Amino acid sequence: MTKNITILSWLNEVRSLVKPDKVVWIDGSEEQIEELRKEAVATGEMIKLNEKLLPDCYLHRTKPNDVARVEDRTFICSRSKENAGPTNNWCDPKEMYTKLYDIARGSYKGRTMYIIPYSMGPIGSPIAKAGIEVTDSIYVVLNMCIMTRVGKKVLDVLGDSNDWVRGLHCKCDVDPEKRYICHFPEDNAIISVNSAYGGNVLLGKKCFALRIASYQGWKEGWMAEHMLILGLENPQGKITYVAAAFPSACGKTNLAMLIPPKYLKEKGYKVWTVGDDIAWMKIGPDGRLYAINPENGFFGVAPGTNEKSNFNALESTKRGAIFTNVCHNLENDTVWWEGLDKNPPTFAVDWKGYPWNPSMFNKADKTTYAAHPNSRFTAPAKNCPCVSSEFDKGEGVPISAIIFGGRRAKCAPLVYQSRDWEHGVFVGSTMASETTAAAAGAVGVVRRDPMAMLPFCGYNMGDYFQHWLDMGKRLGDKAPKIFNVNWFRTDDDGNFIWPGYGENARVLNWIVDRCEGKADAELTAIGYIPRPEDIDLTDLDIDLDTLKGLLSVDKAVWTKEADEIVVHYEKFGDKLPKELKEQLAILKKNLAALPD
Ligand code: OXD
Ligand code: MN
Repeated sequence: MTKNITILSWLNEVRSLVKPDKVVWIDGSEEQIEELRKEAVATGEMIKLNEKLLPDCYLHRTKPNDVARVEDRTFICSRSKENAGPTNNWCDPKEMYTKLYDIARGSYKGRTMYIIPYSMGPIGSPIAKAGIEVTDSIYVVLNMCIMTRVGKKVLDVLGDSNDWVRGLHCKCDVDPEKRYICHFPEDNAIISVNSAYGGNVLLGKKCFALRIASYQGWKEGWMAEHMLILGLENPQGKITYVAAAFPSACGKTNLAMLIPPKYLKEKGYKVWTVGDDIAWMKIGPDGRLYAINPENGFFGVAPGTNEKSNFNALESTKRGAIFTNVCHNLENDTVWWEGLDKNPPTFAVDWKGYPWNPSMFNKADKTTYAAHPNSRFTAPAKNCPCVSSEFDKGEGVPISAIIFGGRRAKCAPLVYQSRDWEHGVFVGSTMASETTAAAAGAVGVVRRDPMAMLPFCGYNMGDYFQHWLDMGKRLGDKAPKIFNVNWFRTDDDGNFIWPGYGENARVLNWIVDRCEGKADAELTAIGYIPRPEDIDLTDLDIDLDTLKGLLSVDKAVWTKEADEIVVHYEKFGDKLPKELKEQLAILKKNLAALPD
């Protein structure tokens, strides 16, 4: 498929290490994909679902010990420990290569070595990059064929260039004790062993498009971010693009595919989805920041996805999708998960492969759930009813606003705008979310997750903050405006005050209006906040006083927040840019000046 010496010599090395019985190049053709699906069904690796109700859809179950990303076994193996920084696990690359080669050696015996040439981003886009993943898993091949652009064309565009990411995945025995997800940023390389779960083994996604690409972006002057990208169309047909970063469990996929409430829909507002998880952003010829979604599909969390919470995501899963660790509804050979609807199947198999019926379900005990809480759908982006017409265009979309957010019960207001880019970087670098009852452990614990990149930044996070500041300097007055949102403020009884979901379009409208200089705001201690009358509440059961409460800044809560930021920042030592220290000092000064 290629004459590229750098690829062929790497593949030779890999082949003599893992010793496969057979080698297969993946060309991405429908015929080859269909062959592999048949093979996976024959071996029991996948189950074919009802062809009428879910055409070309399959179900897969991972081992119960292999259901999520493993942050404690994820390493950034840069040559110096300082380059991995205080937020990553680090190991000396020589030591790690030795350990991984020992695990990988001979591990493809009796198996096939699949070679997947793939592009992150539309093939040929000036923002896209290529990778080769070698894997011994058909499940990985079929997921990569949905999540990325695969095939010979990628190699043709790459030519004899050495700018491609080497990815080796070895399923081995899926032994959690020997599971490692390792990144070698200086070598453009990823090695993942003893897992078969998506986030650990679809190497184009978190491993390449965030960890390796963030490092590349730092070196090459662009940005790889954990952000959705959406276009908000107004009644005049003008589309404004925003990118938004949220930690997991904050509704990123829902916001990316939002359907505005009836009132705004009838006026002509509409959301177009460019991406739901990752944005690669480069400065374009006109000096603005342009973003592409490097992925070609959605790897979404299934539980909680339903017609109301995310109609567009659910539609996306109805053809050519792979479901992982959901419940198999044997009544009609389809799938089900908690939160899909109120009709759980009475004749079903749970995600572990055991018979299941609703009488076994106990809400307080997750082990009784039919679908794993982190069960997933892998769905082609082209299925999404609101996919942007820009999705496949390589130039990317110009970003007018960057939005940060998290889950905060009392702290951040519904929305605020940073004073400028530097202040916006401060807001992103101090981003946090509170743990919910949905995760194990204490509820309400604040976890700092700068720019939602804590598990994904492939280099020292202090340098990453500096890179953000440097990008702002290059962008100058063409820089996107930076905002923060919080859909999760609660009342004294712990109930959410803001209705969220489609109603978030009202907040997006204020953000877009601010970008165009069309909306008012009040400058407060933490940044610009809308006046309550600036957010359109038509047809919504919320009065101005409640909205005022949602937009309020509590001196005591924010003073505690500033103290916690001091502790958060200490981790970065000398690498913390002085601009961010100054921003913290400004916040403290502004808060001190507020009346008690
Ligand atoms: C994801 C995540 O799976 O951020 O997208 O965890
Ligand atoms: Mn994500």
